[in-house]
Amino acid sequence: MKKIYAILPCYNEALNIGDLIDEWNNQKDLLKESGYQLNIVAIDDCSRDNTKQVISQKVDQYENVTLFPHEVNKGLCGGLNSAISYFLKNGCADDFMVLMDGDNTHNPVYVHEMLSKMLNEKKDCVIASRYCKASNVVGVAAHREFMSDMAKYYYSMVLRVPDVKDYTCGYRIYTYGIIKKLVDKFGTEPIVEKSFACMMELLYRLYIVGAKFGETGFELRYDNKKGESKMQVFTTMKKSLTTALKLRRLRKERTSAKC
Ligand SMILES: Nc1nc2c(ncn2[C@@H]2O[C@H](COP(=O)(O)OP(=O)(O)O)[C@@H](O)[C@H]2O)c(=O)[nH]1
Ligand SMILES: [Mg+2]
Repeated sequence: MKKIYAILPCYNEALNIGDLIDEWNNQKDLLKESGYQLNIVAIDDCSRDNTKQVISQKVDQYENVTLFPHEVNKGLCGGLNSAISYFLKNGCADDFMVLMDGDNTHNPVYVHEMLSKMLNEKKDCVIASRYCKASNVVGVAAHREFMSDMAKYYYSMVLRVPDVKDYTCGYRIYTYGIIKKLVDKFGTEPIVEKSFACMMELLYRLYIVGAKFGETGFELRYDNKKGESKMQVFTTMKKSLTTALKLRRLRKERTSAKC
């Protein structure tokens, strides 16, 4: 049976990750009806709270949950690189990887629509976007929403990836094939940006290796999040500006790859 790997990067998510794993398993039967076996992998990035223990309880409770522990804190980019290598090692050509925040603000219920779009429109990556007609955002502070909107305009101007409006949302589904192309071109640790701009870096590197993107609307439930955001707002803003300009230089490689 084909598989879906839901891979969840976590740092200090003890209050959120248990509920999120339960939500994923609520989708298990429906995914099975569509021909997919669900595997859940929670990456604990050496959290200082008891995230690791909460995940371990879920490993005991469900047979489809795996704990991927980091011995040292590697940041979100380290979490993404671990997700990529886990998926390539354990998955096969027809499998999919879903990445999302571990803070229980992204509901797995949207995976079915994302998967349909992926298959029907032959996309390599579908983004759960805050900028579709059907999208809604609940519980995000005004300054954070303003920052996301600015990022959207800036990236759209500088990076111009077709069919992408939401460059920063972590909730996305990827094909095995496109992740393999990413690693073939950029190596086994393709993501280098340490700030949260690494989500945009992943997207743009996929574009360079030829990815076709799509977006579906979803409701971001920031009000479900227990505990603080780990985003360092000013560092992320600064790094977003400079990282996008650096990455844009890769565009030539996409063009020359086509020739
Ligand atoms: N692996 C890893 N993940 C992190 C780290 N810091 C945050 N994250 C994860 O990155 C995601 C985004 O962080 P979050 O606090 O949700 O940011 P926000 O949604 O923008 O407020 C969540 O899944 C976090 O658990 C880190 O140091 N390492
Ligand atoms: Mg989040």
